[in-house]
Amino acid sequence: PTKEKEMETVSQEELHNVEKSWTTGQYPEVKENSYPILPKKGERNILVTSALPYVNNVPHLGNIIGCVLSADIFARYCRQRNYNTLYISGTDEYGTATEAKALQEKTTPQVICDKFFDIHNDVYRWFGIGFDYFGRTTTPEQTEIVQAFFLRIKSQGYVSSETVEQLHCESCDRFLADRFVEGTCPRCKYEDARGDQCDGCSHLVNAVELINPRCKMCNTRPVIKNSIQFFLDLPKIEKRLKEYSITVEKEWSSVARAVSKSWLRDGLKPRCITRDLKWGIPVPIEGFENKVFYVWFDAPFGYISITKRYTKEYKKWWQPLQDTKIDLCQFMAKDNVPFHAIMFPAYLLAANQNYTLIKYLMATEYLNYEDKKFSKSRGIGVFGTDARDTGIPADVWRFYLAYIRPETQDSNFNWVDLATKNNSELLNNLGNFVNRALVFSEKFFNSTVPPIEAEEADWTVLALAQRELSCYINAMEQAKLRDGLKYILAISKHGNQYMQFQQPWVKVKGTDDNKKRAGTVIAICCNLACLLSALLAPFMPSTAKQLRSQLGLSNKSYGYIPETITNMLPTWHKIGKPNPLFTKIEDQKIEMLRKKYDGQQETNNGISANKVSDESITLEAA
Ligand code: MET
Repeated sequence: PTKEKEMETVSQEELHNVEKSWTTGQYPEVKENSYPILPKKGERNILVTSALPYVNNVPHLGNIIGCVLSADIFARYCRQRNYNTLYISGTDEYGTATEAKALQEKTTPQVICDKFFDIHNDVYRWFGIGFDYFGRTTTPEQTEIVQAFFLRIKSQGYVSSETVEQLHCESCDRFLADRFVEGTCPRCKYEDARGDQCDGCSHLVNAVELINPRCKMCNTRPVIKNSIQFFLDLPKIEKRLKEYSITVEKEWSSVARAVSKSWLRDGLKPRCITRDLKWGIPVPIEGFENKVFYVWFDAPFGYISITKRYTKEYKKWWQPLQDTKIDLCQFMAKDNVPFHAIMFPAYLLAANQNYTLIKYLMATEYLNYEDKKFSKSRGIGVFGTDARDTGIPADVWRFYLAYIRPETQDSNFNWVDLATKNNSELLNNLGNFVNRALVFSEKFFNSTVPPIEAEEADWTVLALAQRELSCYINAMEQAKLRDGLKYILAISKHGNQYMQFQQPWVKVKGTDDNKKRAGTVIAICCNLACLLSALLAPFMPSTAKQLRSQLGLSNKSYGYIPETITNMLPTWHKIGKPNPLFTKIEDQKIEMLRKKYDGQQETNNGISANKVSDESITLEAA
C-alpha cells in the first residue's frame, strides 16, 4: 500500500511482525537459470518485452528509459523474485524509414540495418541491459511467421481487399510512401509539407491531396494511381477485443489505459496492412508480388519470431498449454500504445489459436531534455554512445533515468539535477550508509558481523525498513519503477538516522554492554546493506555486485528480493573490503556537459544527422 507514511513511529503490530519474520523467516536463494528459459506449470511465468526500436534511429535517453531500460529493471526484479522470466527485444528493421535512410546514405536497406543494429547493440550493452535475447526482424523466422499469420487471419475471414489511390512516380517507377513525397499543404499553403504531416500547421495530411506534389527523390510530379491493398477488418474483431481489454486494462499504466479506452470508444475502422514498397515482408498472394506488409503489421510479430530465434520451444511462451499461465508484460512509450493495446491483440485474436495476449501494458510518457525536445539534427540531447563519453558510470545513468522516469506525466532530464541526485541520494544517503556499516564492521569487529541482541530501537528501524520494503514490492509488481527506487532510498535514510542516533563508534569504546550494543547496531546495519544490495540490483546491477562482494557474498546472484525482512547475514559472517561505491560529480563537469549537448555543438558521433532519422520517429504510427 502506498498509504502516506506516519512519522517515524511504528505500531506494536509492526514490531511484532518484524520480530517474527526476522527470527523465523527463511531467506531463499535466487534460482539459477539454464538455457532455454521456459515457462512452468503452476509457477509465475513472465515474458517481458520492450518495444522493438526502429533500426534507423540512434536511441536517445528518452528512448532508453521508455523501452529497454524500464523492461530491464522490471525483468531483473522478476528474476530476483524467482519468477521464470524471459526478456526479449530486438530491432525493428522494415518500413519506409529504413528505405528512406538507405536512399539518403546511398546504400541498401540491409546495410543500414546491419550498421544500426550494431549501434543499438553497443549502446544497450553499455547500459547493462540484460536481454535474454536481442534479435531483429529481418530474419527468415520473421518472414515465415508473418506470412503464416496473415494467411491464417485471412482464412478466418478477417482480411478484405480494397482499391486505394496512391501517388506514383513514373520516373522512379515506384509508389511513393508518405515520407517520399512533398508539396504544398492544402490547408495552410505551406510549400514544404510532407506526405503525412505539414510542418507549417502541423496537421495530418493525406498525400494525394497535396497541391503540386513532388517526388522527394527526383523532384518530378507524381501521378495518382489506383492500387489494391489488404485491410484488417477491425470492426469485426472489436467486440472480442473489448471483452479482452476489460479483463486486463485495470493493471495497465494510466497512459496505456487512457489511449486504449479512447480507441475503443471511438470505434475501430478497417486498417490497411499492405504497402507498395520494396523493403518489407512480401505478401504471399498471387497478384500481390510487388507489395509488402505495412511495418506495423509485421513488427509486433517480431516478439514471437525473436523468441523463436532464442529457442525452438518458443511456442511454450506464445501458445502455452492450458495449465500454464504466462504474464506478457510489454514496455513502450505512449506513441506505441495503440499498436500493442489494439492491433497486436487483434492480430492474435483473429488467428483463433490461443496466443498469449498482453497482460501488463507498461507505457511511459515522454522524457524531455532540459525542457526541450531531443533532436539529433539539432544536436540537442544525449544520444547513443554520448552517455558513455561523459565518463559518468552506466549505473548512475540507470539510476537517474529511473528516478525521473516519465511514469505519470512527461518529465525532464536536467544535468544539474542529475549531479544533485548523484551527490545527495547516491553518495550522501545510500553510499554513506552502506559504507559506514561495512567500515565499522571492518574496524571494530575484524570484518565480521557481530551477534545481535535486538532491542526496541533495533526492531523499530527494521519495522520502518519493512514498511518501505512492502511499498517497494507493491510498486515494482506494477512496474512503478520510479516509486520503487524511492523506497530503496527511504530504507537507507532510516538506516542513516538509526546509526546517527545509536552512535556505535562511541559505544564500541565503552563498557562491555556498550560494546555489545555497538555490535548489534552494526550487525543490523550490515543486514540492511545486504537487503539494499538486493533491492538496488535491478536498477544498478554492477553497483549491487560490488556491494555484495564488499559484503562478502558470492557474486553468483544479486540476491533474492524477499517480501519480509529476515536475518540475511549469519553471526560472524566475514565481510569483504569496504570501498566507496559512488563519486561526487563536480559542478564544472556538469556545466561542461550541459553546454556540450545543448544544440550548439557539431553533431558529434559520426552518424549523419538528418530529418528522417529522428523528428519523424512516430510517423509510422500515424
Ligand atoms: N519500431 C517501433 C518504434 O520504435 C516499435 C515497434 S514495437 C513492435 O516506435
